[in-house]
Amino acid sequence: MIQKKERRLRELYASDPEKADAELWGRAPENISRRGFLKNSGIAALTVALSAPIPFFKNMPAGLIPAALANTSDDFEIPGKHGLVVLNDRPLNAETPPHLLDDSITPNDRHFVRNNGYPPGSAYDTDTSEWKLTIDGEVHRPLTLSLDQLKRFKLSTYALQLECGGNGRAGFNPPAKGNQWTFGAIGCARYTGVRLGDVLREAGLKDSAVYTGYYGSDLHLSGNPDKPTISRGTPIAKAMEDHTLLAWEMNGKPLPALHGYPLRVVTPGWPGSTSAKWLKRIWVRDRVHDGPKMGGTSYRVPKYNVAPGTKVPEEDMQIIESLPVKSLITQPKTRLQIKKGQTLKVKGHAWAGDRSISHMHVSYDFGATWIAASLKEPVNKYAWQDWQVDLKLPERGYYELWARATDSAGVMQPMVVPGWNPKGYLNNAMHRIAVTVV
Ligand SMILES: Nc1nc2c(c(=O)[nH]1)N[C@H]1C(S)=C(S)[C@@H](COP(=O)(O)O)O[C@H]1N2
Ligand SMILES: [Mo]
Repeated sequence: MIQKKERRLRELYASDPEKADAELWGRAPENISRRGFLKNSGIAALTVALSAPIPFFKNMPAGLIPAALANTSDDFEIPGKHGLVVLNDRPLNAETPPHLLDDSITPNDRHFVRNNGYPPGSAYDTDTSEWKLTIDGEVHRPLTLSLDQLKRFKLSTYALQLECGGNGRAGFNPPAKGNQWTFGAIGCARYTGVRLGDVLREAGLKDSAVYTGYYGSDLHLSGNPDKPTISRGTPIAKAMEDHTLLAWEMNGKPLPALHGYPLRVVTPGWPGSTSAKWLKRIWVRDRVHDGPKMGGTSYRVPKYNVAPGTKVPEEDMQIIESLPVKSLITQPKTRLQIKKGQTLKVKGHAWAGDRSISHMHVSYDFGATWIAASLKEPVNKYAWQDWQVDLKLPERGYYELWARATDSAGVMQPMVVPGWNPKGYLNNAMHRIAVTVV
């Protein structure tokens, strides 16, 4: 099916293979910089390109690429998923267009997928009688638990935000290697499981325990069964939080195969890579875990600001913990046209890693003025927060809606892409969409 989409796009853009690449892999066409700015964007040229006047042109940052001209991708099918955009099919990585993330609780078929290797597949698809979870390392009583034994711990169900640390990577310049996520490597599903902390307490943490190390049963791309695809973890304190779960249900259904069946960790608010799927072992470590993708530039950022493209020494990199404040406009879908005088209902979600959201604002005049949106409390800690606002756009023409969240510590989303880092993590620039009043 991925091939089918590629074939269709190659046909459609036969004379412009870069355009096809852009649609397929989310790469920006050459004439558009990745930061979303254009050279020589006078009002006349933009008005023609947008087929509409721009009432707030005087506020428009020079060179900003109108949101209406940014790439879009068609809805696309992978089994069990609806409308996700595939960034890579080996391993499978697919993100959800913002307008399909409108639900307060992300349905399973709309949750992004990020795989570093091949899911274990049929071995655990239906029969989990052989499946076991091992907890060993710096514990007094190493445990080997079946799913039934695990289910005897106290159950918890929480809506938890899960975001890939690389969400937004496509915005960095120079481009960072890796999946060119735009906005949709985020979801907030409801997970049922037990507290990882309860299981670790049962195993009895030694004083020497400082970090967790998770191992899943997915297969490394090399095909070598002894090589873990990724093995990350967190400081013990994060693992012991009430909302860090060992989960076997997602929205009331057994975890889908792509999301870690039969068991996964959910470490809400931290890079998705700390939420190991197809979990089979927790190695409690006496040092910061050093499994694959714990070191180098993986899920680590410079300790200080660096100029784009800088080669940063290993010892100056630090592990990403809580993710930054961020939000999405999930309604309307970008490029909406409305009639003059019509009320525009704008909706979305906001989240802030370990923090919560205190304010949500929207602008339709390129940031000159901001309107407070109504913001809901999270359904539980670590759930994203729904917001909405009704707008009346003053006259005919092209508008952009910009959404800006402020977290509980007063930190706001930046308008432009924040500090560059070698692997393109933590881009929490504001989301903006295009609306034309006709
Ligand atoms: N075993 C295993 N766990 C994994 C991964 C993986 O490749 N293998 N990918 C991680 C990354 S980088 C992310 S962002 C999340 C994505 O979870 P999802 O696919 O359920 O959205 O899973 C994490 N857990
Ligand atoms: Mo990720």
